[in-house]
Amino acid sequence: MLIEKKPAICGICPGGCAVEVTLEGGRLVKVEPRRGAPYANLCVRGRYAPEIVYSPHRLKTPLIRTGERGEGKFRAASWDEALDLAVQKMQEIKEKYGPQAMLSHSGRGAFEQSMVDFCNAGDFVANKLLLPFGSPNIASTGSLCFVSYGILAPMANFGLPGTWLNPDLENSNLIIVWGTNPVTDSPPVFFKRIARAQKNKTRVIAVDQMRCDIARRANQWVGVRPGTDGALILGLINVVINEKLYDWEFVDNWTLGFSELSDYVREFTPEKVESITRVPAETITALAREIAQTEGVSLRTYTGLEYTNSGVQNIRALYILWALTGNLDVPGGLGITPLPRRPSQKKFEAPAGVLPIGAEKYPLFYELTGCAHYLEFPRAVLEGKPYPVRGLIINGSSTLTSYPQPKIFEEAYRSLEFMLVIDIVMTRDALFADIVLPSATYYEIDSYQRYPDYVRLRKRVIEPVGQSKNCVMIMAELANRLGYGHLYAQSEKEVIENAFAGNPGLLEALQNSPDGVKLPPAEHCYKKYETGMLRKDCRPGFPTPSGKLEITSSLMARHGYDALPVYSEPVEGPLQNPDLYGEFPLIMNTGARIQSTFRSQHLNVPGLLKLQDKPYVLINPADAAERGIMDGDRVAVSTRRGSVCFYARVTEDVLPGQVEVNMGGGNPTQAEAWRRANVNELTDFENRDPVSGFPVFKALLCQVKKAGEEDSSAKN
Ligand SMILES: Nc1nc2c(c(=O)[nH]1)N[C@H]1C(S)=C(S)[C@@H](COP(=O)(O)OP(=O)(O)OC[C@H]3O[C@@H](n4cnc5c(=O)[nH]c(N)nc54)[C@H](O)[C@@H]3O)O[C@H]1N2
Ligand SMILES: Nc1nc2c(c(=O)[nH]1)N[C@H]1C(S)=C(S)[C@@H](COP(=O)(O)OP(=O)(O)OC[C@H]3O[C@@H](n4cnc5c(=O)[nH]c(N)nc54)[C@H](O)[C@@H]3O)O[C@H]1N2
Ligand code: SF4
Ligand SMILES: [Mo]
Repeated sequence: MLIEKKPAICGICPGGCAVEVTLEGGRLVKVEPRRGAPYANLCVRGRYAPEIVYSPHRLKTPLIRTGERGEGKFRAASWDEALDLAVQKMQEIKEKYGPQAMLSHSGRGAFEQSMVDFCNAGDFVANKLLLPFGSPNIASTGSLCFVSYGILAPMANFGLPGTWLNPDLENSNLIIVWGTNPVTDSPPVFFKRIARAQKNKTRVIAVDQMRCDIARRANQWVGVRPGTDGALILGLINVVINEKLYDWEFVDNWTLGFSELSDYVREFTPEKVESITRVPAETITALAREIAQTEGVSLRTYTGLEYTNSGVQNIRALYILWALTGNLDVPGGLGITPLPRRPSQKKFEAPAGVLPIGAEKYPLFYELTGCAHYLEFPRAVLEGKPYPVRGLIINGSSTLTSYPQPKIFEEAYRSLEFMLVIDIVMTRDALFADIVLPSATYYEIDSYQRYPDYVRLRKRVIEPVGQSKNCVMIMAELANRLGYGHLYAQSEKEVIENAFAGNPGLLEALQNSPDGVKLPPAEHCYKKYETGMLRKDCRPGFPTPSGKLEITSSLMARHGYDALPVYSEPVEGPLQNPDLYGEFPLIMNTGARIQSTFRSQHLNVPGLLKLQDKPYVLINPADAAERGIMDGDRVAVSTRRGSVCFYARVTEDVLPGQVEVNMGGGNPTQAEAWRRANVNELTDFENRDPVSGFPVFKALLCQVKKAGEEDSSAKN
């Protein structure tokens, strides 16, 4: 049998690690890191790529539903039949209710780069297929991921997207990792850089609700009560202002609202903040001094702060702390790195005269993303508010495991007139669909991959499994049949040519360079706000209405939110809700990443299941002992919303009084224990951050008990 080894890009997630693949008779049998190549990483999921791409659960043909919604009865169909039916249904909905009655939702399976560039017009928030159809209702996992930290908070402060804020780790004297675990980044670039800095004796502090991988490796772990980072940050600002440790020159010249902030943080004394956050007052004072007095302190943060009632405001406060302490865009600090806009094939205009659902309830989210808010989807379907939505396309997302209280979404799915799911496996969402289309994985497509300083072509490694197709091409085909195929590239070759249309020489160079081409380094300089590099008009300052870093944000105020980065207590928490806390005395955090899974994915891959075969609830030994719970016991985790069985992992990695519950379970093809454990049956559909509309996934109340006989029928 022909054995072939060649360089490739890993095709399991959008991380795009450089790997070397071994093929036997055209079949992928092994994946290894491509030593020496840039971005040569291989996470444990990538290692099991052969099991993932040839999983018996892969969808092989288009399917058309024959049973009731949710029942899982389908028949195989041809691509033509399935696509014709899809387009016919979409047109029917358009005629009956208007084009806005169709909505699309894309997720973590659909963030491969050509998909992002060509269907999302270079903006990774949502797939824009429905805009030319006439519907503004394009939604994505941006309704519960990234937008809060990556768009709303930094735009309100600086007028800049979060992707421009990057830690200058190599020049730092202190690295703070706050609410993120870079070990799970894909690819784990920050992790490698932090580890290297640590080898060079840079101190690392992790602020995290649990002792996650990075906290374990850090020089100091600051354990915080979930959802209370806002108070902790305001406490640090209180110390910095009281002890006059801030950068007065920066404050004078470049900020708006400092005196209001000084007044506001007065109440956040270290002692008071200790009572809120469970972080000792002396730790707060010492941390504030260390951040303010160290030259060059960098910050890496991500999702840990997004899922509480004042998530956007807390992230704003964190960035403000960095600026006040003189750590913004200075050597070793939180750098501002302008990113070139990705070239896009087309600009898709939103239809005039109709706003997407959620635009009125979450106006800042709408203004900055232009997207529908998916948390408002059930209301639109079930109550016709603000207008009826009757049809849905889901691409690369498992919404019934990702969104809170899936039963509410299931009810909405049951009453739809049309639902299309595009995925690589049968998800729970797909059980409700009229049509299910099989997508190829990224191992099966031609595309390209951009990194901050590199670009590389992605060459198809294996033929598409079964009749599956690149989902970019599925979108293009749908557009074609809807009468606007000319707006989309109709082949992978065209997709790639369009991506490099502005630079054909680069494309030619890429064709001959399996390890990619290094991009010319961007001009490097600090304090760009002083030199006019951040504003379109080239004047000094930030691209905000005032030209300043807006501590009192005019953008927030314009939409009726507090202009200051105010803290609010978790609505379902021990201080706000003492009665409920009596009944549910543990603070529940959910969804910290596990290396062997990717949200709901890979929970049926034998090699990866060996690393963790069951969903855990991590519980402190003191809390476990009080409940007679031993490591490995089957336990029922309950909240006001329901009860779900998990397995106890008794560990000092979580603080007493808090638990961390694994996320991802609930899909029909997963291993039994995972399939039965959908953590989002415990989270709350209504409890959201009012600015982002993000669900409060990480600051809720629960009880944990040994599972009894009555729990054996735990929901699936
Ligand atoms: N309680 C709680 N809930 C959470 C979170 C939490 O921390 N706690 N985290 C939230 C976050 S951050 C996110 S992003 C969401 C997860 O958002 P989702 O988008 O639902 O993420 P996944 O579960 O990874 O689902 C991705 C789907 O894409 C499919 N897929 C993989 N590759 C391809 C492909 O090439 N094409 C297509 N079409 N499909 C593909 C996979 O099979 C899978 O079904 O969950 C959120 N939900
Ligand atoms: N292997 C793997 N990699 C993934 C994913 C996956 O599922 N698996 N998911 C991908 C997705 S969808 C995303 S969005 C990114 C997210 O990337 P990250 O944000 O790095 O996600 P996590 O690794 O969960 O790290 C979040 C950290 O925040 C902590 N945390 C939770 N609540 C709080 C809080 O209230 N305060 C503080 N200070 N900390 C808190 C958690 O304990 C956890 O250690 O990762 C991506 N990468
Ligand atoms: S991070 Fe993603 S792209 Fe990189 S090896 Fe892991 S699965 Fe593959
Ligand atoms: Mo995410």
